[in-house]
Amino acid sequence: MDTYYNYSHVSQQGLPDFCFLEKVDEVEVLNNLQLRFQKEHIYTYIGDQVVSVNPFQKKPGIYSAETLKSYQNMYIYEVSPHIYALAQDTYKKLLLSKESQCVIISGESGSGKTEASKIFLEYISKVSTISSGGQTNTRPEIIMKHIIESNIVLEAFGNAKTLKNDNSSRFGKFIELEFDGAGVPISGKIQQFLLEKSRVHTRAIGERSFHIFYQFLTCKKITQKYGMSEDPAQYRYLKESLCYTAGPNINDQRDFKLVEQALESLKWTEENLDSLWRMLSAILLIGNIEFQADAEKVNVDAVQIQNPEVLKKVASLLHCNSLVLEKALISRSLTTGAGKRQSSIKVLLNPTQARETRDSFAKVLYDRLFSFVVEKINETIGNGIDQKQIESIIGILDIYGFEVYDQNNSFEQFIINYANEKLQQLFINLVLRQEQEEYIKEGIEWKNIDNYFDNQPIIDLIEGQPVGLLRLLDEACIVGQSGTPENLIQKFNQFFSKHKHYESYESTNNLAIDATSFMLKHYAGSVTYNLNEFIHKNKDPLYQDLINTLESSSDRLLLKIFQKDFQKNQVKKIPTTAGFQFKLAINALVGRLNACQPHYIRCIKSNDEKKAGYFDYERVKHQIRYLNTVETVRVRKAGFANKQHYSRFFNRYKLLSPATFPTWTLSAREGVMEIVKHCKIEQPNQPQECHFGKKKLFIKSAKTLFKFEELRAVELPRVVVTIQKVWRGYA
Ligand code: AD9
Ligand code: MG
Repeated sequence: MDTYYNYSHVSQQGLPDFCFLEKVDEVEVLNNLQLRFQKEHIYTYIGDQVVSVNPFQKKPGIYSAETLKSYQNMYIYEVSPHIYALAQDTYKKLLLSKESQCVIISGESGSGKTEASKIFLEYISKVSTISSGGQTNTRPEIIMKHIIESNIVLEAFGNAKTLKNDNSSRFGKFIELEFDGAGVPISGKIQQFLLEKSRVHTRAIGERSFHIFYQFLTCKKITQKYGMSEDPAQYRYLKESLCYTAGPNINDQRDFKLVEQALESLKWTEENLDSLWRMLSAILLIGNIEFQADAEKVNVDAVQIQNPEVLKKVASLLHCNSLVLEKALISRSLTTGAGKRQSSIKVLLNPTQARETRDSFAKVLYDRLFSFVVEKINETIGNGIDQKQIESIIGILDIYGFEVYDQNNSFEQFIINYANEKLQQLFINLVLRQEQEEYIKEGIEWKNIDNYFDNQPIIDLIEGQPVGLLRLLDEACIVGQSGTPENLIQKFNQFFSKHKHYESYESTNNLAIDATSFMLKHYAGSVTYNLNEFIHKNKDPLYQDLINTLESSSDRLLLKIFQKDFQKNQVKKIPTTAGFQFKLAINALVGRLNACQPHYIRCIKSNDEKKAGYFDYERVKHQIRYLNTVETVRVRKAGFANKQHYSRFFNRYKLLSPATFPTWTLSAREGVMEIVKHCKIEQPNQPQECHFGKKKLFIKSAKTLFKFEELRAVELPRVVVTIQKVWRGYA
């Protein structure tokens, strides 16, 4: 077994902790990662962080019940690197400190974040319910089961096949597991961040819409009930991207059964389920509504609906009036004047506007439906618990990973990459701050390290006040008609042409950057964004005529999810652009994470082809660079390879000195000092190997830790024989 302490074994299998490297540079880090990957070890530590390399294949046994069990009650340094070890460490810290914990999982799209989050959740679920009694169907067990089932539902509605990942998360997710004072899970909460809703109507060729659309079409019972064709090719919204299957590991029919079971277990009512499938059917059919020029209106560019039977079907599925719906799709009410002079006129839409209105309608329906699904889940897993009972939480953050496409990176990629910048910033701040603060707190002599790569400038560029890209984008949305992509680029250039992370057509020879695009140099690479859709997507309009149509519906779910929009004349206190809301949400999340003790899983994609067991050296090198892996190892190593509470160290190694074993009456700290002295650890050429903090022993290099282990391995059999003799003597 790839044990942490077995140093000779380790050299053939790769080092289980990068901090054990004698020389820390990119080549050494990469070689170690590659060697471990080849030897089937996908996890490696950097101290107490886990680096995970996606193998794109199921590794036998690594998530078995026996493996999981072998991590229980173990310390992270006693067991081979695994997400289970990190989860165990997290749970143990929650029990000991009663402080909230979180695990921050980062890495680019397809690197394995969502899988890692599930493995982590599975472990916490098992150990936290065992310690609460171990019986089945206890309340903690049910809560954890519901949270795992919620994940199945959320993946169906919020994940999709992209060019990068067959099961790509198209929303950000923060799962909070809520514990009482005894570390028993009593409830949970899921927060979602900005679903990529435009996927409902548009996506790149070779990508799919959200899994649920393909899944529910495999269910005859449902398609027959709502008169839907089972063939995805019959729906424009599924057809246009020319992709109907999500790859070898995704089976829509099987997955739909799991979704149905999960919804049943989560106690969805028949009425809600009926509304859910009806609405999904309606969304697909909305996409099939066609427009044609209205021949009767010769002087205007007006349209009429080409296939009224589809429109009627949509109206019937949404339980609303088809004439009202038709009007809302081909015309728009505009308010003119003010006060008593205010009046409303109807403007006929041209074909482009009509299509845009249709697509907006479909995507807003889906977006609200998704929010409703999350809300329902929260009702179930929140379970009306009294907030006062919640002592601490374990938060699991799994967001969409950094994403760059060869063509057409739009508003969605901008938001996704902004979120990843925020997480990277959090990582830099916390890892360095936490490390360095601990040394100072423990009274260890420490010289601050501050020459790491900092992504603060790019964050300021995006969200800065009074001027940042998001702010300028919001302004372009307020000015309405005059906010064009060309004007917006001018504004960007005016403020940021000299910014080292920004480039536009004015400042570069790069032909890919034209008059409506700009490039940002993100921490993970450069991305050229096409601004054409930014203003529209940021405004995210929901037209009043469509709201009126929905208000006429008799469907209770529909009325509920648009309830707020029906409240007319509401005064909007804050701008409600998509970008602004996202900024608020992500900053609130960062605040929340800052209040927890963080744990990290850094995910790496082994190759772009999703090929099993293939380690693409150059691709991994790129990720190692932007993840600051080498710097992280350096900081951890410039610190200490290992730190342990005195009592723990003392108990493991007390047998190394006759003074401390079998009896010792002084403090654990003094005992540890005695052991270190007796073992002659401090060599003349290696002074300062062991540093004595207030509560912990800090060990400089891993070799020293191994040395203690080797001595213990020699001593242990002798001690056992002695103890046996003593016992025999008694007998
Ligand atoms: V995205 O940012 O949501 O697009 P993720 O979440 O980082 O992305 P995901 O966890 O979905 O990636 O992993 C992508 C695929 O890699 C999975 O669907 C699996 O097929 C594969 N994978 C990931 N982790 C593992 C693993 N530990 N073992 C085996 C894995 N396969
Ligand atoms: Mg994911």
